Amino acid sequence: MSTIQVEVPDIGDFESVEVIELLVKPGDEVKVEQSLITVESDKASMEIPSSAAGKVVELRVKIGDKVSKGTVIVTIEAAAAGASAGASSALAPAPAPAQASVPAPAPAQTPTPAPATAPSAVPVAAAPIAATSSVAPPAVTVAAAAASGGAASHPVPADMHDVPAAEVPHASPSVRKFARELGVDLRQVKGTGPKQRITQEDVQLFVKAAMVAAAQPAATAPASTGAAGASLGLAPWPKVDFAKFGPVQAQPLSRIKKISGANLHRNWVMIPHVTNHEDADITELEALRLRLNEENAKAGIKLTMLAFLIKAVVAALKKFPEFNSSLADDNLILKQYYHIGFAADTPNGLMVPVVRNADQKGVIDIARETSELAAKARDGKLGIADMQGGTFSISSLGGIGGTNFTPIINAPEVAILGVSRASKRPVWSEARQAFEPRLIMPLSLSYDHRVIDGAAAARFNTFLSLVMADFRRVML
Ligand code: CAO
Repeated sequence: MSTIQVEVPDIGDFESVEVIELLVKPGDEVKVEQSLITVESDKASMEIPSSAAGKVVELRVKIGDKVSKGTVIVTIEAAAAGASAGASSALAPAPAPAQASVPAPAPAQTPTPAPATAPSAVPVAAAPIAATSSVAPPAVTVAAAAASGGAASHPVPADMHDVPAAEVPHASPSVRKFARELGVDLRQVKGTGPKQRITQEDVQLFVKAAMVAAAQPAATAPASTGAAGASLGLAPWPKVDFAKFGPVQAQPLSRIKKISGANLHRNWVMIPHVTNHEDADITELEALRLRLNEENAKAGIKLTMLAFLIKAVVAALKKFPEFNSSLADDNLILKQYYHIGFAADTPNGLMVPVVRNADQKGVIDIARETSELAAKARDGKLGIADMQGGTFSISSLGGIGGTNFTPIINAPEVAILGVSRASKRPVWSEARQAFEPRLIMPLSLSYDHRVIDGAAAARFNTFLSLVMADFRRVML
């Protein structure tokens, strides 16, 4: 059995950083890449992971100690041969900056497997850590170092100079990752650790309090978030005796309103929404629709703009697959089926029936299906299966009015298209050097900015508007 001294790897210019957390104790079995300690400079914190697997024999540092490259942090009794990763890895220690306003997912990085077993009592630099911050670290390239004590080319650290120091909540990268997965804004959490550091338990308690508050019956915690708001550190919801100012009538929310309200609220709060607006010239498409409706009048078929939109959206989803996806943990699940939901306004509230496999259906079939589903929705006859499995939603207010709006994404989908009323507008024609009356339909695409970049959204919406302007493109 050999022992290994795990050292602090190259952490760049950061000499003498303070140990603020011990993540293992003597007797613990540790795996390669498991975090051993957290260190903190005045700008960032990072976890130092183990380069070897085995049992912790001795912790060589304590909280408050200052460590630099080469400081031995733990002695490990090595597990079976091949367990040590040595200093070999493609990753670097990652800083834990404040929550970015536009979080970018950390790039997927895979540690290089261990080349050899570390020999007895040979100092080995700790394996660098995978990025866990809300801001992707700069890419780093490292040469693998053999764990046999040979000259090691240590990892180049991520640049911590760029990390904003102001108002950075103190929390280790793993706590930040944990909070990010739960959608918790760490600035709202009170830290109970040393120097007000936020621990995993603080995050758990915060979520628990929010859940309890959100689960209060409507009478004590109105849907308007009285108690939940308080647990998020917001000002309490105003309590007003409206009857003091004039006659009122209390009308209980319908069951559908309560359910859809809770879902809309969650989606609005947890998804970073951005909406891209675009105009589609549907002059020719509307003429075609009216012509087809005349031709099919006897058969009782009515083609709606919604049916054309569903078909056009499928073409756009095929071209831009990330819009047909869902976030699951750190993965993007790209769906290879096209189930399109559409918002239906019913006397009891909003419902979203789903047209399944819209890619395999023609516009006439889609029109028939949407009209049947909308009728079922209005009659309160939609089954659960009619509303499940959607991959993208459309909310069309075109039959009602409005010029633009910002629809709320229907989680776990990552985008939704809002359609407003088409109107005749003067559009400049370069060919004719004159203004022409054209029928213009506004398209408002809300997207989850964790998954979709603004440029991709603009491309999607532009493509969609081109398809609506010339529907032949749907075949391409
Ligand atoms: N611009 C101009 N006119 C439009 C239009 C548009 N974008 N979309 C539809 N219209 C017209 C239709 O042509 C139709 O006119 P005709 O009867 O003369 O042909 C009329 O508006 C009514 O259309 P419709 O609403 O019956 O049909 P649809 O397929 O467009 O919509 C449905 C069906 C279920 C989407 C709709 O009934 C509905 O419920 N819309 C509300 C959705 C909603 O509430 N969204 C908000 C969700 S977020 O709170």
